[in-house]
Amino acid sequence: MLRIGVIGCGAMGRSHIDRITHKTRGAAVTAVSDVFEEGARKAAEIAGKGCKVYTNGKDLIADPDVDAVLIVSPGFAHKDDLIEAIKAGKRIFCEKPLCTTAEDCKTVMEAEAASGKHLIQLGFMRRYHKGYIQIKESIRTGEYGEPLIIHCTHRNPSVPESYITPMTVHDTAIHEIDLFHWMVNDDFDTVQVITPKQTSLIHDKCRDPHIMIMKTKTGVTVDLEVFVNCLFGYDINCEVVCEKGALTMGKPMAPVIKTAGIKSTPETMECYDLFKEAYDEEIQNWVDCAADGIIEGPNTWDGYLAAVTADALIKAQQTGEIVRVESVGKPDFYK
Ligand code: NAD
Ligand code: ISE
Repeated sequence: MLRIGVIGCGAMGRSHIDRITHKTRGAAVTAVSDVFEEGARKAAEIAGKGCKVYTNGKDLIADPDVDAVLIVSPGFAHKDDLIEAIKAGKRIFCEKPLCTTAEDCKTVMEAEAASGKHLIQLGFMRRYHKGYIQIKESIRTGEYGEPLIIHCTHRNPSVPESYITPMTVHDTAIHEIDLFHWMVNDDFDTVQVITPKQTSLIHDKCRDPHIMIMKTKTGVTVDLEVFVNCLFGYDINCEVVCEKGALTMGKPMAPVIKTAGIKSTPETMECYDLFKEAYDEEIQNWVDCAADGIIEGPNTWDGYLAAVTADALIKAQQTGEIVRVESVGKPDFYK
């Protein structure tokens, strides 16, 4: 039984605690922590009797009843707990982003490499989503020729006041940054951000929407609409245009409802619905690999690589320029 300590008991933290407690095989949540004590107490109730409550990550990481740590605090708070957990030699699952800057990701990557053990799996759960796996597999067969263009949208119904403009990149677009590099097996080379007419319906600390353009080293070009206050749904779409075919991600089946003269289909309203199975799969995979001490899912290098592209996109967002993505070479430890 893998005994897991969860740091960060907000919406995603509670979702993972519920998953591990009720679905994941071979694991249990033995401790939780949150800077907001009341939040931690409520989250501990999901895990059930005996779950310990802490108000800082350091104490939770040091607990001998914690074998592995799940970091689900906001991105800006990940680095210190990652370093602490690496020092303690504990297995880690870290929600995306690894850290909010490439420099911080590099510090974490160097600390992990120095420890000599692969400890971190990153929460890029879309790699576990059936729809994306099917497209990656279709590309791999070669039947449709080379991928050329990827059109995609990442729309959220709304975001809180704490969500500010750069988060459109390092909290939201970070999913597509990782996903498409993985899907076409190529690294990003240049990026650009176009700011269309802005919605008047969002708070003034976040500009919205954006069109983010990312070009890989072989020229595959991704155009991504990020619209985080679209109001109507959690609307994620993707079409990969290849030389001999266009591959569109399938959506889960939903009923068409006819009533009172209206025909309608319910729209997904949150990531917890659309990616439910993907979250289950990524956590199960992380737990299953614990006995062998390996990481099969996205790792620290993937987190760093996504962060260099995110840094470039934030610069492009601020300057309006086309920005080159600069990265260090892949360390031998991650080859
Ligand atoms: P949230 O704001 O709902 O919750 C964050 C929680 O962390 C709060 O309870 C806050 O009190 C606590 N916190 C803040 N600083 C802390 C610290 N230093 N130590 C411990 N707790 C701290 O945010 P959320 O939506 O739950 O997001 C948390 C993480 O999960 C982020 O990294 C986010 O990007 C990620 N996330 C991923 C997905 C996904 O689709 N993979 C979806 C949602 C969130
Ligand atoms: C959130 O943190 C997530 O990861 C969601 O999947 C994403 O859609 C949202 O924009 C992020 O804020």
